[in-house]
Amino acid sequence: MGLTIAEKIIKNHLVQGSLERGSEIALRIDQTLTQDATGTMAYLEFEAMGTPRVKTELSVAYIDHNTLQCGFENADDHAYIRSAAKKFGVRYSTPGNGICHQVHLERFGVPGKTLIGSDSHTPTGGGIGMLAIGAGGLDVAVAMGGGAYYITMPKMYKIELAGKMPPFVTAKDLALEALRLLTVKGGVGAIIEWGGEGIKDLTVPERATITNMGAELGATTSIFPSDEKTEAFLKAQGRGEEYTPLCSDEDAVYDKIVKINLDEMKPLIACPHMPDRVVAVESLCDVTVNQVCIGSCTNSSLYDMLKVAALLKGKTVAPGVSLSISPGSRQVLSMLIETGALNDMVAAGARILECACGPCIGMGFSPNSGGVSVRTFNRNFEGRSGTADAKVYLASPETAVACALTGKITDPTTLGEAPIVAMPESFRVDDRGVLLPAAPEEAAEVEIERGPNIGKCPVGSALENEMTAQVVLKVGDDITTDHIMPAGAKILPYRSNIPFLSKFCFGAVDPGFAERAKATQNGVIVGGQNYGQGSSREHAALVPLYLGVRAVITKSFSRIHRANLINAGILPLTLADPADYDKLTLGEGLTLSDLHKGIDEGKLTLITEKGEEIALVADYSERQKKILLAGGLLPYTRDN
Ligand code: MIC
Ligand code: SF4
Repeated sequence: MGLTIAEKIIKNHLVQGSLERGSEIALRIDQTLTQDATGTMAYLEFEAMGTPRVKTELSVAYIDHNTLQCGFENADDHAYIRSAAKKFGVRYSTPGNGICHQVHLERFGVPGKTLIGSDSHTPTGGGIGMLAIGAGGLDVAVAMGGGAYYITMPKMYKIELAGKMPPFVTAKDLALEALRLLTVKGGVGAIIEWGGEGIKDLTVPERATITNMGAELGATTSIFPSDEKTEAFLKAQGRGEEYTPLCSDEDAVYDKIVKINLDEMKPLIACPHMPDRVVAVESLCDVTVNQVCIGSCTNSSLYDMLKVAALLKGKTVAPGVSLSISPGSRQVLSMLIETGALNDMVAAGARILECACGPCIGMGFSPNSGGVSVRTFNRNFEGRSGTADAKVYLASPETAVACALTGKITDPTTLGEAPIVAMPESFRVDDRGVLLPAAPEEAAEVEIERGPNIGKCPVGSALENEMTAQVVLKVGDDITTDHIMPAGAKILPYRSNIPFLSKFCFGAVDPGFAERAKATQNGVIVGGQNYGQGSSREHAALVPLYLGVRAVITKSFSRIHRANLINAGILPLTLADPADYDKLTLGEGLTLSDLHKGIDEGKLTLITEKGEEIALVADYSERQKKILLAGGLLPYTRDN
C-alpha cells in the first residue's frame, strides 16, 4: 500500500506503534518551537524535569505575543526565557524579530522533519513539507528533553485542487473555502494533505497561509508536498541545501478526498464569531467597517505585504477607518523598506505595528464598542479582539485593503487589476535577531533570571479511586480555549502566575465560575461538542486544575486541549449517549466510583444526585492511563 506524505514522515520518525490509523504512536521530534505566552511555563516545566540541555536538532524560543510592555511583567518573562534558552541550548528569537511561525518558515523549517510547537498554528510549517504539530507546553518540554511525542495516528484526508485561481482569489480564500466545506470540527483527528494540479502554482508563503488555518479545521496538521516551489523558497533564503523532494505515493489511501475547483472560487469572508461562518464577500457589501488589521501568522509574508502595498499605492484609507499593518518578520519589514513598499503603506494612511502577533491576540488595537473589524487573521472568536461586542470578520489581504479604502465590506475584484507580485530570487538574510545558546561547557555558569513575575507550575496529585464532585459549570458546543482562559493585553502578562490568571477563567461565559470552583475544590465541567478548540494554551487546563476541577465531561473534545487536560491530571470524559448532556445540571452533586478499574476498562458510570446513572467513555491509551493515575505528566515523568 502506498503512503501519504505525512505517513512517510511518520514512518521515518516512529519510535513506538505502527501506521495503523487510530492507534497510539510515539514520534521522534527533530525541532521544537515555543512562543513567549506559552514559553515561560514550558521552560519552567523543562526545569522541573531536571534535564540539563535540550536533545533536539533545533529548538527555538520566540518572543512575539507579549510584546506590549506596560509594566515589568512581560519584560521579566522575556528575560527568563532568554536566560533559560541560553542555558538549556535553545536559540532565542528576540522581540521584534517576528512571529514564530513566519520566522520559523523563513529560517528553520526543513521538508521531511518533525516539529512540535507550543502554539496551535505550528502546522504553518506544513507549507514547506514539514510534519508540524501544535501541542501543550509540557509536551514540548518533554520533546526538548529528548522524549517522544505521543498522538493517535490520524486519519488521512486530501484536498485536491483543480484549475487556476481567478484574479483576487487567494490562498486565504482557499483556507476559508476548506472551513466552509468542512467546518471547525471537520479536521479533528486527521492530517490534511493538499494536492492536485492546482497546488503547483502556489508559493511556499501561500501554502503556509493554508496550512496555518488547518488549525481552525481542528486538524492535527496540514501538509503540502516539497517540490520546485519549496526548493526555490529555500534557495532564496540561502538554505538550498536543506531541500529534499517529498510527495505522496500514487496509491496512497485517504479516508476522505475533497475536491475544489479553483476556477469557480470567489473572494470569501468569515463572519463573526467563528472562522467557519464563511460567505462570499460580495454578499455583505453594505456593512460599514471601522477597523482593518493586516498581519498575523496567517497573512504577514513578504508576498502578502507587497500585494497590500501595491493596492494601497497612491490611494488613501477611507475616513473613519483605522488600518494597521504588522509585517510578519524583520526580514519582511526590511525588504518592505528596501523596495519602498513601506512608504506606499504609510502614505496611504496605514498604522505600522511591530513584527508580532499584536491585535490578533488582543495585544492592543482593540476595536471601538460594537465596531466592525476586518482582519487577515485566523480566529474571530467573540471577545478575542479585546472588545467584548466587536464584530470581527476574517478575509484575505486583498479584501482587507478593499475594505480599508471604501470603509465598507468590499469585494476586492472592484479594485481593478489584481497586483502581480513575484517572489524575490533572494531574501534579505540577517540572523542577528536570533541569539545562539551558550556552548555546553559554559551552560552551567548561565544564571536563570527570575523576576517577580516568574511563578511556578501547578502539579496535580495521584487519582483517588472514588470521586465525589459537583457540576461547577455547564456550557454548550464549540467552547474555545479563549472562553476558558482568555488572553489579551491585560491578562497575558500573567501566564506564569496561575493564581492571578484563575480570576479570569471562563470570565466572559460565567463571571461567578472562578470563585465557585475554587470554593468547591472538586468541580466537574460539563460541555458540548468540540470542547477546547482553538489555542494550544495549557493554561486552559492548568488554571482549572488550580481551581479544583477534577474532570470535564463533554460530547467531544478538541485534540490539543484533551491532551493538555490529561497532562494536567484532569479526567476528560465523553458521554456515551450525547443526549445525557440534558440530564446534568449546574450545582448538582456527582459520584464516580471504582475509577481505577473504570479507567483501565475504558468506561465509567456516573451517578447523579437525582440517582440517575450516566455512562461515560474513558478512552485512554495505556500511557495516558498511567499519566492520569499519577496525577499528570509532570508527576508521571518525575516518577519514571
Ligand atoms: C492563539 O492564537 O490563540 C495563540 C495565542 O497563539 C495560542 C497560544 C497561546 O494561547 O499562547 C495558540 O494558538 O496556541
Ligand atoms: Fe500569534 Fe495570532 Fe498567530 Fe496566535 S494566531 S500565533 S496570536 S499571530
